[in-house]
Amino acid sequence: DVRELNATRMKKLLRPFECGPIQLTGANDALYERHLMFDNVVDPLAVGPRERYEAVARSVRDILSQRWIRTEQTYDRENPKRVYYLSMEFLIGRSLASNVANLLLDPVMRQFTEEKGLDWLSLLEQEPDAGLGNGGLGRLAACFIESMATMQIPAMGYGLRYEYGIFRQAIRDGWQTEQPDNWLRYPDPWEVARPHEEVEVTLGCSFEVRGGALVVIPGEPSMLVGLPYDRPVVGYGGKTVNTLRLWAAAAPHSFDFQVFSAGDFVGALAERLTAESLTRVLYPDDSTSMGHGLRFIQEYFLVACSLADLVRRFRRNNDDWGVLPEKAAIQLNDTHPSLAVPELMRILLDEGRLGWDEAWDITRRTLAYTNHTLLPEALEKWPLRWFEVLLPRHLEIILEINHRLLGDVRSRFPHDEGRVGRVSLIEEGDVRKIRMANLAIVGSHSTNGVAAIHSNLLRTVTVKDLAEVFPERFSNKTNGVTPRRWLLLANPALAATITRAIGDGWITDLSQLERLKPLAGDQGFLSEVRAAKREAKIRFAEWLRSTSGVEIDPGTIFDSQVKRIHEYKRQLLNGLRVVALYNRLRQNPDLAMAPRTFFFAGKAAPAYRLAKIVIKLLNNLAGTIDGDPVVRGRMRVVFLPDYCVSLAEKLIPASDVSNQISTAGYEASGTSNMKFMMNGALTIGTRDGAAIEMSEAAGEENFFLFGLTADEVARSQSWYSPQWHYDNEPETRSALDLIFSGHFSRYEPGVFEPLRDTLLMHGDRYRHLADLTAYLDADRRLLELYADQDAWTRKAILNIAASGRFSSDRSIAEYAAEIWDAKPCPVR
Ligand code: T68
Repeated sequence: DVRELNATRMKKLLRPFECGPIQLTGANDALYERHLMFDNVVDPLAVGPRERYEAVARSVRDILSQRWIRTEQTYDRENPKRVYYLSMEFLIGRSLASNVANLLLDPVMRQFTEEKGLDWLSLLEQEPDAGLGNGGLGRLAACFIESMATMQIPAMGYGLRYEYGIFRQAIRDGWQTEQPDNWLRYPDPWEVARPHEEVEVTLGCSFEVRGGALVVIPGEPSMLVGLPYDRPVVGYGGKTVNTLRLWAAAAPHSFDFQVFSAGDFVGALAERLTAESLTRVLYPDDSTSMGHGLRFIQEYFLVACSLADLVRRFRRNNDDWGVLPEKAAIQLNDTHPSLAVPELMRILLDEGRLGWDEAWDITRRTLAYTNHTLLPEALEKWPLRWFEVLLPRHLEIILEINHRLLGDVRSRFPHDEGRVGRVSLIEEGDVRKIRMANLAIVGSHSTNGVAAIHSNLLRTVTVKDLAEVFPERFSNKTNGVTPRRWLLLANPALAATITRAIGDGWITDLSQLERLKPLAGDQGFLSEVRAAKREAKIRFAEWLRSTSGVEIDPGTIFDSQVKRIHEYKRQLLNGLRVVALYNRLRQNPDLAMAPRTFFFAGKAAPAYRLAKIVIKLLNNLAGTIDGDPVVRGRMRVVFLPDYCVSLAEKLIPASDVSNQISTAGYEASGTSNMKFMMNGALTIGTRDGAAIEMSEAAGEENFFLFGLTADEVARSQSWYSPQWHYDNEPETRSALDLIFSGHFSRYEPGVFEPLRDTLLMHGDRYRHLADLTAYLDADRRLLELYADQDAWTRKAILNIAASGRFSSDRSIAEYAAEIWDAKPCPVR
């Protein structure tokens, strides 16, 4: 029993160090004390909270190390098919609590912290979030690697070790400001540098980074080195510990100062710094492909390092290139790593010396691609010119792939030159570009979307022509989230309630939550679930008060919308709802309306002007409404700055209402929607993304759905008139009038004028006003239900019971069976 084994081992390891002689040889003595004193060479009595966190984390790492080594040994010995998840982002958040929980060390930790007089929760707060991602896509990658470890699948995540993750958001005078997130300022106890496994990457030219931009110096090919930093990915139960390998860029050792510097030692060193700056910072934009050369090289660097590494590992155990597809499945998280197509071809052709057909067959059978967006401005297209300069061999390969593709298409679809133009890997125009989605689809055996509606739109609209050429390649894999982090860890009260009711099998088999369904009629269970929600709300309120001084009332409805700020996600629509409700209370202060706290959180891309104005509006709503005595105690608006994984872990369990209100057809899946559902929030939302499947699973009567469908949105161009809504809907008009009267911007005349433009003047692509009255109507139904607490909790339970399908374990099981053909490889 791992649990017992670990418990005894841990007790031994953490045995307090009592001033006697220190045994440096016996590995089992006073781990924590030794880390405390020797890692930083300080007097254990004089250390601060950060050192204590580091020492605890390192002790935990010591405990998982053996398993980690044994996991790799097992894979090396058994040579199973491995899954490689390539992603520019892994939004993993904090690791201590999750590793302790997955190692089943909670009871031991409790005892240990008690003995040491340590406060567990404040210890956890010492760990910075690893914010190596923008939002959903990066967090999905993190949930997926955790699920794969839990399911004992031989998998590895490959990403970049950004020194600066997603920026820290602060709010000044209501505006978003960005501060760099130097998350690695202190040594990170989880990462292990592996300098002996470095790889070399060649580019067709040299480059410099000047003023944050890439300056290419054509001609001389240049070399970069990729240094791997490994992080443990602990599966639940602690049996499998997989690896997340993050690459840092460096200059090669062989860097020749004599030749390069001609006596200019300092100048030559500066060039080294240029190489290191490649992986310095994560691009903080999740919705536009901005065509930065530095980003292009980052993407190639990830691909080149990861493929070199996995091919090296493959060659250690196999000498026939032909079995690569039986030994490796490479999943591309969006097109960001889609240079893997020409890179793998290059390796097979130039290093493996295979012929084209064989190389192509191997490449396609090894690679698979996941699409996360249909927004045209987010689809990556890189100038062909950049390939010429940086990756000439890859361009040659891409052109040959395209030549063969177009030949095929012409013979299968004669007289259809329109189709040929649309499926081509090259977009013609003033600037010729490579269409990375087309490259990923053509160069792989599988393309999937992330929710049913999204996969359908991808196949029938966005890349229709290609899907008709390769229909068998397309499938759906609805997203999921890990129930370990998002329920067991984040919501101890609800997790315990569920375990008392149905046992703890749900932790690794979330479909067991279905067994809660009959308990929706059980008065005792209803009270327990309600008490758990109450506990989470109090916990959140207490945390908010102690960290920011903001006081909120846990007796109010907690109504949340937390996600990246984007026009299609329509935080602005939620803002209009808030203003409409505020108007009702102002007009009729005696109106019966359950008191509510509206939470908003999310970051805007630093260059996304309109999203930043939306943040400003939400903050001004908060300020004005807070200061208005008429609505005091009836409604509050709170904008929580710096939304991140660890904030989500606190707010989601505390929320009663989940807002998922994107314009239908635009949100590929959404994943916070699933986290809210698991935690017993009710969803008010549009028929978009995975929310459609969630409402089907729970029964539409347990959801508050409203608004245009994706079909209606797609056909609304001809009839949508924002002005009509303004003229004919009194609440719409008075909400807009109040905003543009300056009520929320008394000393900032005109700040919100750009919102008038988007909402009213240019036909508003996101159809805000078309859905506002339907939103308010759904909100009314929601409040009616809330008035009957038992009825509300019953629906919450039915939602929790139906959320099992949205575990990332289910998603991974589908990927493993239908795309990867990967099997568990248990570590004995
Ligand atoms: C999200 N995409 C989808 N992109 O918007 C969301 N993009 O519906 C879905 O649930 C989630 O992916 C997981 O499938 C993103 O998060 C990015 O973050 C991104 C980052 C860089 C460039 C483009």
